[in-house]
Amino acid sequence: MAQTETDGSEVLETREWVDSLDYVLTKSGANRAGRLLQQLALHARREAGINLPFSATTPYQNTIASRQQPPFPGSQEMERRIKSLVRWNALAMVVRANKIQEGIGGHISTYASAATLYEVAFNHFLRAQTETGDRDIVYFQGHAAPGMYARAYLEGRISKQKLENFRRELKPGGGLSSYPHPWLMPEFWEFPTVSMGLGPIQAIYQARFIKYLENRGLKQSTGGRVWAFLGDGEMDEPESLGSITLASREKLDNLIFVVNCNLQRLDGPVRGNGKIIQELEAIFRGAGWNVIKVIWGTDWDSLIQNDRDGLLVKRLGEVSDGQYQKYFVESGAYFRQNLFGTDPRLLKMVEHLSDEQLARMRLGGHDPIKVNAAYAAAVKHTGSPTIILAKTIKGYGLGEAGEGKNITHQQKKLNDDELQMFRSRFGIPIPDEELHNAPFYRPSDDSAEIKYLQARRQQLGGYTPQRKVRASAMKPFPDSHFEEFHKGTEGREVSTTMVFVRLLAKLLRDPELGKFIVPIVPDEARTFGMEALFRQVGIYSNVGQNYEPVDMDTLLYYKEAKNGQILEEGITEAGSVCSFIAAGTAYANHGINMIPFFIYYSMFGFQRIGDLIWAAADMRCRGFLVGGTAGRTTLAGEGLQHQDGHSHVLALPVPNLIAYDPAFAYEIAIIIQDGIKRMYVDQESIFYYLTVTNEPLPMPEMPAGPGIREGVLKGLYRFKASAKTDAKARAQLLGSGTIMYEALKAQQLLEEKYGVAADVWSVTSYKQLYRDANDCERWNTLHPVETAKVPYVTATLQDAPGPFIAVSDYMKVLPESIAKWVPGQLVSLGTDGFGRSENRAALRDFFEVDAKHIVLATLAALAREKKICADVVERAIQELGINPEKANPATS
Ligand SMILES: Cc1ncc(C[n+]2csc(CCOP(=O)(O)OP(=O)(O)O)c2C)c(N)n1
Ligand SMILES: [Mg+2]
Repeated sequence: MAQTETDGSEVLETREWVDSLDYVLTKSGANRAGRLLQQLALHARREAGINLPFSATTPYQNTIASRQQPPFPGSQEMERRIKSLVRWNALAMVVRANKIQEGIGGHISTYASAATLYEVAFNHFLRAQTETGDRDIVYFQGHAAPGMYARAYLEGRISKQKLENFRRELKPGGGLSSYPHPWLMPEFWEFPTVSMGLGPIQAIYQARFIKYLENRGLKQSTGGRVWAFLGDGEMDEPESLGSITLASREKLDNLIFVVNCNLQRLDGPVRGNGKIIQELEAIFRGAGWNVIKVIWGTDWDSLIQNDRDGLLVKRLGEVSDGQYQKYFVESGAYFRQNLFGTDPRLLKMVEHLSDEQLARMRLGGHDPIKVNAAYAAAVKHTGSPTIILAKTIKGYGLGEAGEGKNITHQQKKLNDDELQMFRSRFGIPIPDEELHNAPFYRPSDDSAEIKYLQARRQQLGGYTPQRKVRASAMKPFPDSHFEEFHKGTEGREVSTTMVFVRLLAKLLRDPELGKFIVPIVPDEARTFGMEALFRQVGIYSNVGQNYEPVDMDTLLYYKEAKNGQILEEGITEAGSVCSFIAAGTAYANHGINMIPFFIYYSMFGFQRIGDLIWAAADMRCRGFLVGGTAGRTTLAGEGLQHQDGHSHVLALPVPNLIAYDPAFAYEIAIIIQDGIKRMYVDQESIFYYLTVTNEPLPMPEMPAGPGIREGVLKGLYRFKASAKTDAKARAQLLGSGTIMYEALKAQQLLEEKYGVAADVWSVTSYKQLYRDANDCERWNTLHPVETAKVPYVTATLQDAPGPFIAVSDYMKVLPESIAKWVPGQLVSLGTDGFGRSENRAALRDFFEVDAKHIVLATLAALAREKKICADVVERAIQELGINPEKANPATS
């Protein structure tokens, strides 16, 4: 008869084996014991075909056994007192803010659950400066911000008044932003993390970018680590998990994730019916990470050590997170009954503990000894990134006010009793009569707590978070790199993408500054004709090239190198933009003026990864986003999902992003030269979006005369005036990007066929024009008796007789945005609607942005102004071969 688990002889047998293993462990150590287990498994497979079932998880217990723990490196008692003070002030900040202003929000429970994770890190691990001059880079969980502010208050870095104005940043003297926002607190926060998922993916690419800088010899100091403090609910975001194999593939042992597994998200449990710690363990182990679970606190040590038959650990592994959450709010008696009551042997294990003691059994994430052990192991680990999964209770310490309850995430108010309870639990010396207002509390500078805390930070090189711009101004690239493009191509047809790539290659070749350029592509280099750069500067690989590339004997072979300069990211726009952010903020984070050029399919930019671009803006990221194969009708053939006619509309909301839709080579050269100057020489907190296209066209010479450069940069200049002097009527055509060439054809048609003289203007940026005009209008409203400012667009077009016909490869709303400042009737032609698989001519006909539709729109506008007869328009429709009943592309 087969033995069963409960069979007495099996139990005996198991014990014997375990005893033998224990003997090997004591005699020869853990490595030998591990090898022995492997040998046993091999033997079993060979002799009897026994295959151990695959398991991605380890038992539900701490990865680090209690006897492997290092001694705690500081005073536990002192650190507990400091932590209590931070807890109190973090809570007080939110409670006070909501007393003063109902509904202002804030989070108490997140930090309450994570306090130990942060405090152990702040006191012993997060280095603001290392011995080699490097530092640790830390991504703080966004809505744990009150804890970071409360600590900075104790450190003397944030005033009481600022705490008072938490979430009221517009108060005189300023306040504190809800979450980490470098834009709003540029000397404090470095990384916006509160849009969930953006922290973890950014941390991965930051750690990778650090290795890139080191491997390329650009960053001398080494040894800094990247820490990311994350929520367990946050791990559901695709961005959180999407790049974790990059981290292991590139052996990012400078990266540590700390996931606060409080088992709850906003509405309720993260995995009520499952176990988030086990799930994440499986995912990250499978991806090659070093996983450290911190589940049980010291209180559990002896129970687990005495669990010789593994009964307890097995039982702990059966209980679901939803049930564990229930234990947090229930009595010790319930806990005993429900968890241990399933087996008399389990009950026996805890019979020496009272219900009260049982209820107070601490979890690993609240135990500094366990957390310290995990951090110490993580920083020692080499060869792969580490994730620490720490089990905690959401709203820890709030008791009835929310500890472990589903409502805890939203808890912002505590009544007097609850405040009193919290105060007493954490021993904050505030008398009852003052409690009602939840006053902040900071002991004097010479108190033992403050002295200890300051000494710890001093030991670790200073404070964190703290944002500093470490790079000084860069010198400009020489003019000669850009001048070639002013000449035009003498009829030779090239696309603006080719122009851009040629310019990029030139910049890369600069002997002094070229090394600071970072070309980033998401598997699209050939699409953009960039393959020549593979050979020129190499593709970055952390291991070099361990194979013979298939195209080795060609000129442009696929060259990977440890000091390669191109970041070939593969098919991940999210990852690529994180590299862009890491490079574009290196001026601050690493003191190196890196200039990223992220070149991608324009359709997969703002639309797909807009939130990361928003974060880049917040972070004062610099560099160039280059939207390739842009333009709804210029990208032929690819159809609805690829043809972009709205990225410039989506670029409008980003406040510090300058967006251009250039038509000509010299425009690109002027914009990039000026962009590098503004961002890296003048050190402005701006970045650029540039669309380039793949339609080969002859690039004209830059027109002579004053104001062209200024016009290109400000967004508008006259490119080609009409030569016709005896015109019946006059009009102005505003063209952009490749559609400029349609405007130029229309100019000719209007002159030759309809006797209309039309000047052609190049609009390089509607966004620039809109911003300037809006700014003038606002100023004029606020200064009614002063001489009114005239918007650039109005002043420039002032003497140009309208109507104005604007045409671009983007939505009509783009030119419409400046309509009221155009001195005359504005008609906007654009590419509203879904794209189609077709050639350019057919697409431009379909979207009504080709020369004939420009002519028609011009004639119609002139007729509306009674400058020509409606008959002329009617006749033109026939002459131009336009079907007046054709479907509206905007909705078809
Ligand atoms: C992309 C995104 N979606 C939603 C939110 C709103 N939100 C803020 S906190 C939160 C719950 C967070 O849960 P978890 O990650 O487990 O953090 P905890 O507070 O439990 O530590 C949600 C949904 C957000 N900030 N970002
Ligand atoms: Mg959570």
